Amino acid sequence: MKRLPVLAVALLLAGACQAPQEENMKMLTPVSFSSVTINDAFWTPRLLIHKNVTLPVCIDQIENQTGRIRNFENAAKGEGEHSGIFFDDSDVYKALEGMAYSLQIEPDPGLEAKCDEWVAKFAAAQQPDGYLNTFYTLTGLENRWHDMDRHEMYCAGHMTEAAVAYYQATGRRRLLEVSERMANHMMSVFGPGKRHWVPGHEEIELALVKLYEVTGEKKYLDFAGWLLDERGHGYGSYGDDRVWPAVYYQDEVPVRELSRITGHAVRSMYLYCGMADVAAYTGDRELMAALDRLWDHVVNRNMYITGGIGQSSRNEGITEDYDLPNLTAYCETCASVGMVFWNWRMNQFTGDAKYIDVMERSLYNGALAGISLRGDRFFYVNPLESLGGHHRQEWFGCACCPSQICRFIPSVGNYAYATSEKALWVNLYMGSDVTVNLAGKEMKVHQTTAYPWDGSVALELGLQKPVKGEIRLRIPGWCKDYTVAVNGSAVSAPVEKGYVVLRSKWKDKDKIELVMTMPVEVVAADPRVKEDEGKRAVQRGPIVYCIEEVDNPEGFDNLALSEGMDFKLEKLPKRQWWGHEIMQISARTGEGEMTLIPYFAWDNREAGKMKVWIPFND
Ligand code: FUB
Ligand code: ZN
Repeated sequence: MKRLPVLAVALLLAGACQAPQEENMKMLTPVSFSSVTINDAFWTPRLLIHKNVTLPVCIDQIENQTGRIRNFENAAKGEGEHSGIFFDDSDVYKALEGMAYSLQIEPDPGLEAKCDEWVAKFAAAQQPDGYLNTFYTLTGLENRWHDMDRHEMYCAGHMTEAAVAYYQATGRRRLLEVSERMANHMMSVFGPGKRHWVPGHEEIELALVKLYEVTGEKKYLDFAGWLLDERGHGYGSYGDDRVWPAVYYQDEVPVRELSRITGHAVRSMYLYCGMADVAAYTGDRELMAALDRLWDHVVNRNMYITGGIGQSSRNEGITEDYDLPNLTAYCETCASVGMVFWNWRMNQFTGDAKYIDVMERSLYNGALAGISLRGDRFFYVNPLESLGGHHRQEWFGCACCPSQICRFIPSVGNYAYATSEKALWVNLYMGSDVTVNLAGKEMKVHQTTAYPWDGSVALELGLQKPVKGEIRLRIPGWCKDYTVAVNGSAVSAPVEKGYVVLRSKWKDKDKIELVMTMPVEVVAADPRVKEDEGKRAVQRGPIVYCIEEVDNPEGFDNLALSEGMDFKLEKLPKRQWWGHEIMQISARTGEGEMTLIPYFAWDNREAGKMKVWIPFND
């Protein structure tokens, strides 16, 4: 893929930005996807499909099939109806964020013009006092800031994230200025000595930290911290027809005291991201300790094997510990993407690979299942079993998941690399080129791999002058056996928090090879998960597999795994899978053979039943 004229954008940004005043205390700094050129058999087709199929689908839905963009036009005129749900503005902002990320990967004047057009519509819809929300503008501004579940700050947060992305892609500040005006409006109404407010759907907190990072205005960081501290004191008021208790909104205890995930899954994820982002600048240890406790509660008691969370459609969220039903699992696509966002942040604090293991699980399974291989259909709910009636759709009345995927896919390069003072951290394996700063020297890295289908990875370095430093390669939790070689010679290196640490004086053309054995694994669930008693799931590397009826038409309901099975791997022809490489597994059991495909690839062919957890005969 072509690159942006990065220097030009960098100069523009340098002229307009102030550095944040506070030091970011995270141990690792992620390398932005805009500096990572992906050239990879698994990810490149997805990026192309995103640009050529998913973005046009989202734009068409927003402009033509639904009233989302018209709401902004009407709000600008101050007349006409609001159509759709009260938080539909957020989908437009998330799609714009995806468009802006796409521009950072590859310039496209047509797409850029579309972004400018939308930004002009947002700006025109802003009220003189800075308020921007088409629902209240069109249904009665006198009702605004009344019901904390009405997502006004949620929409403002998504606008802010889009504004930062658009600014980074184009150097244009227009939407950033709109976002700042909205933020200033919110701070004129709420804050210390003013009104209390607990956003019913978190999102604004992490967005305010981004706004702080890009403008250098500490008041945004402070406001994010203040909003976090509003929770858990009984200030929340969620409408006259209030349905949910405070626990649904993560408003039952102060954030520093949290130790259990509760309520709505996506809201929880965005809250934890906001807590991590604020803690990164304030060094708040209590927030970090709470996040540690929450992580343990989420990952060890409430997470599916796919990295999805949220067991129930009732509250779009959490039920009881170890209650993990498969057929009725909610596992909203946004919640899996939220798991990626949050675990990425946790890794940056600690340099611990256990967070990337979870991030990778949610990424390759729960999140990727959210979009069809063709890029034009979406899952909102991602159950681990289907009786044949669950299918991706073109769009949804509540379209948070399509717009989430729209912004997530192009930024996937964010998750591959990070740096610290004297180390490069390789978190995800994907064919890519990146230039980083290692111990003060510019170092190019060229990564080649056929991951996630194969565990061999090669890194070749490009250096003007030798540099002393560390290269830390993540050894995924699933990997039991690996070898590392430098310039063809096997090395035995220490492993720290899940990373093999290679210390050397690196020079130009040095080559590092990591070979991870990637067997097919048959895994059992925690015995406390009653639903999975007597069942097993199949996993290979980071990929969770499932059986689909289309591959196993005979006796699907009676298929069972058993001890001592033989597994055969087969790469399927790309033309049958919309240009994607798919590794199929055939399992020969006592009774016959069954065919498994990656969970993310299910429901792309003939409709039918599906199962991740399969009965096991021992
Ligand atoms: O409420 C906004 C979004 O819509 C949530 O994150 C999703 O769960 C869906 O309810
Ligand atoms: Zn969603």
